[in-house]
Amino acid sequence: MTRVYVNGEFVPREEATVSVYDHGLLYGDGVFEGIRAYDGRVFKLEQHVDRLYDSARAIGLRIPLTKDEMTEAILETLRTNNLTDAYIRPIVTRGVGDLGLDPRKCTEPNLIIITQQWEAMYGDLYETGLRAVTVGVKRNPPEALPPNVKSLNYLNNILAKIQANDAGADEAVFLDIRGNVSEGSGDNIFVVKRGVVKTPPTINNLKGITRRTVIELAGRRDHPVEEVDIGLFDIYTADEVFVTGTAAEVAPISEIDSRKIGDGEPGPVTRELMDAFSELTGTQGTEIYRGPSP
Ligand code: PXG
Repeated sequence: MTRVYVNGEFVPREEATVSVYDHGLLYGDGVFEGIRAYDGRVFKLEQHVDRLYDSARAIGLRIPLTKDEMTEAILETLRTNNLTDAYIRPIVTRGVGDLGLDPRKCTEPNLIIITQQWEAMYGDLYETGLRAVTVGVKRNPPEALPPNVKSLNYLNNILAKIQANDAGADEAVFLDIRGNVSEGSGDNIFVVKRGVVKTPPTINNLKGITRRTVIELAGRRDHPVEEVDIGLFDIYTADEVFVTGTAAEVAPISEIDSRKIGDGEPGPVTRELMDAFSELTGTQGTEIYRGPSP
């Protein structure tokens, strides 16, 4: 039976609930993470826990556990569910309050950790590449809500996804309010042009942990990497485009706004990085089980 961690207890999934007065529900007031475990190891766990605490700090939310306690709670949830390969979703809400958005009414944050199996998000599309469209809705500007905060308010991203769905595309590409390329609805974006791997600086997108990993992998393989502003022209004329994320892993984009990217097939640098990423996730990470895995 699947169990969900709710404030220190492991509750059967059907009984894992929060109050309708939780400000996470009422206002999207809270933060979360998306983490993966591969073959008994949690990939980049420390970075994800750090980012969860950074997101919380940015919105003035105090998490009632130390980072070590959070790490242990995540591992224990995986052990309770006998998982070796999993998607892990820690969620911290502002907690139960009253109607009215004043967070001072919420005295106890709620911590939930969901773990379950979830294959890489784009199914068969890793072979063919994704069709993407740029969307009319802009990435929320850092002056309003920094895209670096992985908050429970994902409406900006959901609106982008709806536009992509309506256009029959697999993913949305956000521009920021200046017209620069920002990221996908749930992944960071990269272009490859004449052998140079480029991705926008993280002022207008999430500081993706897969993004950082792929930058390191590209560097180690002697591909020059640049964190620079990218425009529409750069994505339309790129040799290769791909997106990165914990849910998406490394996924090729074969078409944007009806323009074929390169020759319309996943390119060589993208393939190399997909393989390198998969090798890394299979060999690196925090061990869930001290003894043999279940
Ligand atoms: N940008 C956004 C907006 C994201 O939400 C990423 C980039 C990639 O970051 P990481 O650190 O994962 O490389 C994300 C990732 C989910 C879910 O349901 C979470 C994300 C994306 C899609 C689904 O948990 N976050």
